[in-house]
Amino acid sequence: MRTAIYGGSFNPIHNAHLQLIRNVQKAMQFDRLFLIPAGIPPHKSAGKLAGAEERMEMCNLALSELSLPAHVLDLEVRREGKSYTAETLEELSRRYPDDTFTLIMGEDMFRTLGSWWHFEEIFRLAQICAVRRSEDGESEMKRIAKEYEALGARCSIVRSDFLDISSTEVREKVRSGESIASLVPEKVDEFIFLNGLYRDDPLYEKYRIEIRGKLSDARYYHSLCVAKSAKTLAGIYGADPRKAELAGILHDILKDTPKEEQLQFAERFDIILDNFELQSKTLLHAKLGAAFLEKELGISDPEILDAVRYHTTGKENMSLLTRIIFTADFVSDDRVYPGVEDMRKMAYGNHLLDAMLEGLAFTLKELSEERRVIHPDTLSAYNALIFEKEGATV
Ligand code: DGI
Ligand code: FE
Ligand code: FE
Repeated sequence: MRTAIYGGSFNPIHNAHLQLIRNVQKAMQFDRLFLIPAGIPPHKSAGKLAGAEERMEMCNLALSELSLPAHVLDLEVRREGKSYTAETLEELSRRYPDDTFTLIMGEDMFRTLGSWWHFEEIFRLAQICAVRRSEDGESEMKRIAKEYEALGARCSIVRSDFLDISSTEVREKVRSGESIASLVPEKVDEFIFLNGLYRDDPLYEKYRIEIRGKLSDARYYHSLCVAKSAKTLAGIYGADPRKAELAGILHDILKDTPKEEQLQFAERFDIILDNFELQSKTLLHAKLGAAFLEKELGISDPEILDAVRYHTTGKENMSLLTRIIFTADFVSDDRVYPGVEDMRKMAYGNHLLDAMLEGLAFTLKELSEERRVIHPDTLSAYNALIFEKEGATV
């Protein structure tokens, strides 16, 4: 079996890695690929870098996009301390005695190969396939290959168009809230988002873990999407993006808590519920969610508490942040309902008032068609916005 070996930190794996694999495969037609994430010493992996399991998982997700049989091996992440390629190749040769191995790598790694630990051993155990990234690098790479070959190496050089992506760039984009959709496979993007990787934001991380323990998978994903949408809307309308994001991630914190438990919580903290809230399945979580944030999580910011408190019904005089959470709840990426695209166009297209009215009209129609009670705050919100719109257009 001819097996290609590709190692790296893969923190995270990205499209340039995959492109390198595809180009090599086109030229060399291997039978299979082993992808080997490197062990990262604990002091280096602290903080905002993903752990070994997460890196492995992302590699697996990315490999599902390739056509050649590929496996992610954990032999380097399991090893204590720094991993040496020579050791890895020795272990693989023992484990798979009938395989011939080819180490694949980019141009930069190829240049440094002559100084790797026990490089003669590497040359003995594997062929080398280097991917050339620049047109002018060719003669230089051939010269290096000759040098290595004099030391026992068997080298081949494959040409490739080069995607200029680094894992550092991906991490920095995530940290600053930019999209990485064009840099990593879709499933990897989703994994990073769902697991809050590379954000370097302790408060967001704390709340993310808090809601993950309290919500179903779908509701958890919804909350992350509302946080993201709220942050974007805050940027558009001049609210505090940070507060919007935190209020968004927390807004449904009690949505999946059983009604009985919610009522006990209200009793314990002397929270008065009106008849609408007591009668409805869906109204409790907003008022009690805000109370929970205050009493149990120690959040005292009145704007965040207000935004969560009124995210379901709205109310007469809504602050900008409360409007944003109310709207983000309708237009977040996870939402699918007829008309959602129109609402997104309004919300992200500088028509917040219209988006809110659209949402309220939708809710009022749905509730009245199902002969459910309508909370006075919902009606007040609707009327106030109609007046506001008319006033603005007179
Ligand atoms: O928690 P989410 O599902 O993300 O969204 P939400 O908090 O806006 O809740 C939506 C539900 O709340 C939906 O089933 C309609 C219901 N709702 C909204 N306004 C009212 C209401 N239910 C009653 N009874 N009265 C209202 O005024
Ligand atoms: Fe809600
Ligand atoms: Fe919600």
